[in-house]
Amino acid sequence: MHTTTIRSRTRLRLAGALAALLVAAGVATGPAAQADERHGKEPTLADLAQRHGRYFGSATDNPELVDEPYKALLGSEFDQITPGNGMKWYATEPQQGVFDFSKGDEIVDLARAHHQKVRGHTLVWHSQLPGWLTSREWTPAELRAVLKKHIQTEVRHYRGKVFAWDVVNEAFNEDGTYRETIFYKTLGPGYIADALRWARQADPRVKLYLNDYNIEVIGPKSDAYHRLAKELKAQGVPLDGIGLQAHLALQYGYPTTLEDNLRRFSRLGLDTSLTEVDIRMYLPATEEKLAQQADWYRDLTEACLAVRRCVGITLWDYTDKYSWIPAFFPGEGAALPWDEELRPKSAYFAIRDALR
Ligand code: 9MR
Repeated sequence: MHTTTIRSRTRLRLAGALAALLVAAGVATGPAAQADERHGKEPTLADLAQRHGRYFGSATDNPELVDEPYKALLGSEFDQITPGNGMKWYATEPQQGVFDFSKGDEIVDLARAHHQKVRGHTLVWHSQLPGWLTSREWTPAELRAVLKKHIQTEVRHYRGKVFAWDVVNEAFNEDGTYRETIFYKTLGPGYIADALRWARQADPRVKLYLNDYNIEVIGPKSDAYHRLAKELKAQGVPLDGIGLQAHLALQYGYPTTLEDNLRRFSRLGLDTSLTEVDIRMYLPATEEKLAQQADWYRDLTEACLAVRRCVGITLWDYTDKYSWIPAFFPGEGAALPWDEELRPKSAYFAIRDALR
């Protein structure tokens, strides 16, 4: 009896050690992984992320949806989609009071067909605004009414179809002062709280986010969000999360304070997510740069997994074929985990490692 117990304990310990070895070797061991592997099918990034209670997503854009091989990977590898442009103001309210949700709807329908969730992007932003809005002066009362109507019409339209909204996008400058947008200049900083409240009225359940770039590190810009989020929470303004875009570039160094930064937002009772991830480099992409990029993708995935309220990661599209980088940063590119021929790069395998 006694020896049997010892033997079964030893056996358990051996089994545990074997499992640890398999995990260390990057071999998945959970029941879903075992079932997948029995059927000769590799788990997807989404499968792997789900085991941690996270999603793994990609942005996409309407013009790309004619590319069938692209669409196949988009539909199979990810469990979350963000429309890159289709839900922005210029697309959804091209004339004042005339709404057009066809582009966003196309992406929501595609996501639904693949059981993917959708992040709504974005309601209030200084960029990609329709001409009718930017080409004239507004009194505060007029602009408030325009903003409220835009937010509430769009949020109502996508109620139950998106799980989160980037309500206000890119509200701060690098030094942590408010960006002087049409909304700030006309309405003052209170436009952010108003936007959140109006969005909440239109959908009581959707997660409401503020979203920005260059807030991965602890510094003046992320401090501004931390301060604002704390104030909004104290005032009872509905805010659920902070989106860190994470448009990184090898030449600027890895944001080593990312994990601590995610954690300090968690401590305010907020979700966080990495919402627009890409890691660009100067071209040509060498083996060395691609290896460094892979390390960074691994590190940022691990940072999110290490912080309980970091709910998921979204690539700003998944392939270099449709990246925004070359058009905006001439001479730079190769920023995503799949190359222009839709072949997975080292970065893809590094993300898998991190998720295993
Ligand atoms: O990916 C978007 C690209 O197709 C647009 O041309 C560009 C216009 O500014 O916006 C891109 O997406 C941006 C996102 O909406 C907000 N954060 C920065 C992204 C890259 O510019």
